[in-house]
Amino acid sequence: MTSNSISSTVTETEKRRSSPKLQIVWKNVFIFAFLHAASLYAIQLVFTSAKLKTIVFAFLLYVASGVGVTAGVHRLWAHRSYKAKWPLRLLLAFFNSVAFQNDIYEWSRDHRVHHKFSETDADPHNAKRGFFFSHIGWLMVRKHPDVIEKGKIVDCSDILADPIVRFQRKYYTPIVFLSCFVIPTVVPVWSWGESYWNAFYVAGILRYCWTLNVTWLVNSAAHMWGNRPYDRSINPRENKYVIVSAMGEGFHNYHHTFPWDYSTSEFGTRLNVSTVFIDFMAALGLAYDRKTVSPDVIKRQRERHGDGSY
Ligand code: ST9
Ligand code: ZN
Ligand code: ZN
Repeated sequence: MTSNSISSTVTETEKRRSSPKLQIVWKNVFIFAFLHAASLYAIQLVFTSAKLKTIVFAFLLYVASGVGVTAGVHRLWAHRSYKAKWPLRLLLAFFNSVAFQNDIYEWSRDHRVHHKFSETDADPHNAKRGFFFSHIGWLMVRKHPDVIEKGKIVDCSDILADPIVRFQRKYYTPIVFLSCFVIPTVVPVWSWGESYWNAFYVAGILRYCWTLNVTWLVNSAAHMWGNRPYDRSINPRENKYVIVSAMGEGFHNYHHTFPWDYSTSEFGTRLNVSTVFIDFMAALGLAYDRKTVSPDVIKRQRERHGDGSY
């Protein structure tokens, strides 16, 4: 083989690695298309026939399942930014199952890989591949080979060491079916006489779709639009719309700079329902060892590496 043909083979391999053929998972495409179409229909039910109590209940489920993602799988299991006693871990695992965003182990593994290889091919929702891919598209195609290959070097054994995580993973299908769809449907029917139809579409489908989308905005919008006060060399941003809708998770420039801070922000409970929840649990003695970053370190980081927007 000539040196020319060797180098062209190498370039071809590199090219394929950097843009491998997309393998669309049609089952997921249809499920997400149905979920969004059904949610549009459910919005119509909200304005016509659903009871007010059902709408309030759906909102409360958004907050609870949101906490299961933010305070639960994100800040506790993926980042270990604080510790929780077993009753709190059990509650968070239940809330997390209402959110139905893959089991705690799988979510945390993808998320640790996202932080370690952020915005490269090894990032499961690499924002360099555009808004659609980082928002929802990554869940409709097979993963880039680098995610699986490089993901192998990220240690996640501590997550599986938790028996609550192992239990949720083992019985994930029935647990999620019950938590995300059955309980949200039967509670409004049995408690205030809502119809099964309205309860399923509003407290099940619409609430689920909404919570998924605000979570995905952290991967898409908060990697594209907003300020970079802590590190101007990375793409994650502080995005106020995401901060509010994702319950304190839109301080994303801060979070990628100091991922171990249990608040994901330097402002504690400000615009941060998830931090309020963790602090409340700490007051009850169920959360402890909350990690933070000293104001001096934050100030120095901002001055040296920020974009000057704060
Ligand atoms: C969902 C997740 O929506 C949302 C996550 C959002 C994250 C946001 C983070 C932002 C910060 C936090 C903000 C919170 C804000 C919350 C606000 C709330 C108000 N490392 O995956 P497979 C290996 S889920 C190492 O099948 P495919 C591994 O061996 C929605 N290894 O790959 C694995 O086998 P196993 C509902 C890895 O075949 C094997 O590869 N769920 C890694 O390419 C195969 O893995 C769905 O719709 C890794 N990272 O399929 C399901 N990854 O697991 C969607 C993989 O046995 N998912 N391996 O060890 C799927 O159908 C598939 O995963 C796929 C890829 C088609 C996307
Ligand atoms: Zn990120
Ligand atoms: Zn994170």
